[in-house]
Amino acid sequence: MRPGCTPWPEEFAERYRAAGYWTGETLGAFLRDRARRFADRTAVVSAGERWTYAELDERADRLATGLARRLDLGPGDPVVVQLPNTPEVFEVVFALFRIGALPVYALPAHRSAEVGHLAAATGARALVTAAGGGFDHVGMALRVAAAADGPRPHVVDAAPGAADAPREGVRPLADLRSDTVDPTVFAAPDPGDAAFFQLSGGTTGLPKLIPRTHDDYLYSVRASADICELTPDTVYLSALPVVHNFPMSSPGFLGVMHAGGSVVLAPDPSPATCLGLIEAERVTLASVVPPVAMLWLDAVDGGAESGRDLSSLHTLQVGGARFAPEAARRVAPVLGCRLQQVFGMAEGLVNYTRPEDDDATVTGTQGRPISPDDEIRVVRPDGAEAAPGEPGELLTRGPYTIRGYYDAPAHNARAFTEDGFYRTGDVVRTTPTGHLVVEGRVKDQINRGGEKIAPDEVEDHLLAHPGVHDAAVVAMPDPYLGERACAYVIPRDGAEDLTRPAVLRFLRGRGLASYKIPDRVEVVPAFPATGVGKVSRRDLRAAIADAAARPAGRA
Ligand code: OOB
Repeated sequence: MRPGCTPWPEEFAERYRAAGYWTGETLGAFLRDRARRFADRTAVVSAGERWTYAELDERADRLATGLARRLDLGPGDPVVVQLPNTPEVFEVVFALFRIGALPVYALPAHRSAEVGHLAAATGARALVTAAGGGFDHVGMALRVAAAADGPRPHVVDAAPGAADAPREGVRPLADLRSDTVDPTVFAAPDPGDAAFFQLSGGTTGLPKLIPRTHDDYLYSVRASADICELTPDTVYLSALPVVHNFPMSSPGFLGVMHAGGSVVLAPDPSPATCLGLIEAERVTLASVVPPVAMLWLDAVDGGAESGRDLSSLHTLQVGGARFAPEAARRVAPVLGCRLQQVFGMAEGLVNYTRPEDDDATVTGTQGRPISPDDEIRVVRPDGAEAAPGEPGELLTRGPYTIRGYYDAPAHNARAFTEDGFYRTGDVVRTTPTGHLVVEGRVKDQINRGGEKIAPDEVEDHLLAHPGVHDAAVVAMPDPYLGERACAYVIPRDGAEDLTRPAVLRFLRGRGLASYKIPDRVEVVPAFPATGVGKVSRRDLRAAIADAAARPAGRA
């Protein structure tokens, strides 16, 4: 395995192979096989474009050839991929898989702080992004590349018009598509090795990198496709950025491709865009985060989209954050489809409610694990096993849950138990049927409608402001997003100009993803303290929950 990755102990690896979970298939071979079986079926639909499986496969081959020949990319090379929901995202990632290079997935919302970290932490050899969308991702990639310690990574612009207006130091993707295919550039990576990196939501400091292997990931993909009963007739709408774990593999576009179905990419999650696509493309399955589900429900339930024909939609998947049971109960009557709750994490474990579950289970639980070999422990704060039905922290290990973050031994020692269980930081209880109900969390993280914020990452940026003496970022309840972030700051003596707008401007200037910019800033003279003199986050949370209940403007 790549240095910095933590392998599964051999006895587990053997067991997972013997059980048929780890089959030795690689992501590059995966598409080749689907292209043979489903050649003329539609693989991808996006912004008026339609690619069959054979076309996607050929595009991946041609781009793989160009990436290898013209950029000298090859086995083991990390490449940051920050692309919106356009078909090029598939062309790029499958081309990378073919040459054995490793996509490092960045969300479109990530800014230089995150992308720079991803590039530096992996030693990325290229950054693939796309112009357009209201933010200069290409300019940001150029700045990140210029700041790289080692050899300067290539910057590739995948936007369709990139070749028409060439930019200094940028390779348009179109220039990298070779006319001919050179099979000698194709690699045969070890299926037990890392195939790509995902970013963790993070609880402390900089976001951690999650290495997923071909074996482990494709197992979760195949099993998810089975659980979700996907077929070649499945038409899947991804309303979220497809490089997130949920729309990638739960069952996501990979699950749909496993089954030979079609993937429809929504450019944005709005009801007008997505419900229009569901109607026009006869979408059968869609996945969203809770705030988006609520928007769709309101738009259909007497709102602007009430006239849509959504009769093709069979299942709406909701996950990423807590979906209130009241909202969950509206899905079937309002949208006329089944609800499936998905409780997953980029580190591995994914839980689904099942098609055969009764309504109370579907609306009231977050599902049960994919695999019979997903080991679940629910523990009390002292580490003792909780009684059945008693809430506790969820620990897990299994055939597709990582054994360690990339190159993070100190953090791994805390995030995993000695015997390899991942400490999820989620508080759950189990039902007699083995379903999990998410009750809360013990990890210091803010879940802003599915987008995760590590408070101390933002605090570190705040503390870099010369006028900030101390900072604490806490969650405040929000009826729409579930939670938003509030930053409490104590100004340094004499820093009278430490105003809310100044703090927000400063954070934006630090290149932080927009969802991490606090929704509210409170400038205070001191923090409440706990008995031992630590900052009492609980008191801060209570204070802001109280204040949020009263009308107040965003800073
Ligand atoms: C998904 O992945 P991540 O890595 O962005 O976030 C994982 C965390 C979980 O540990 C949990 O705290 C929270 O997000 N979460 C949920 C949830 N689904 C995720 N909390 C309550 N209810 C749910 N249904 O978010 C993710 C990955 C794959 C599939 C689905 C979601």
